Amino acid sequence: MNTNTQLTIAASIIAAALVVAALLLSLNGGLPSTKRFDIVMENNSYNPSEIVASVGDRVIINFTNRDSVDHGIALPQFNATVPGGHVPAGGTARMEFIADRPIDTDAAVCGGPNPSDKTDDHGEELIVRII
Ligand SMILES: [Cu+2]
Repeated sequence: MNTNTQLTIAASIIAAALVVAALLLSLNGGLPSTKRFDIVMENNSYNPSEIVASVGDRVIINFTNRDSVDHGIALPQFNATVPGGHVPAGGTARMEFIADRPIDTDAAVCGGPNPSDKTDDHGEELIVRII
């Protein structure tokens, strides 16, 4: 077997592997993507106050807190929070997680995570839906 034959065989194996990988990805709904959100906290409400991503996505949320109080944020389902658990008054913070399962919850934890409670501490809500 000469070198050209070996290269051809190697190229064929790589091509076949790529086809299989593409098929598996298409069966799985495609490559997970990164979803980025910028959320402004002001007057004890969040804008946007609801975010939606897909299962498998990497989710990055950048918070800007324009209020004079800290705001707590956590998604214990994904072991995700911001440094210290709060976006500091007048400051910023970043949260990142892999959305590995569907969820519909409230990530605002000033008054404890409770998706049905629209009046927890400071009144703010951040609905996180992973579909
Ligand atoms: Cu708060």
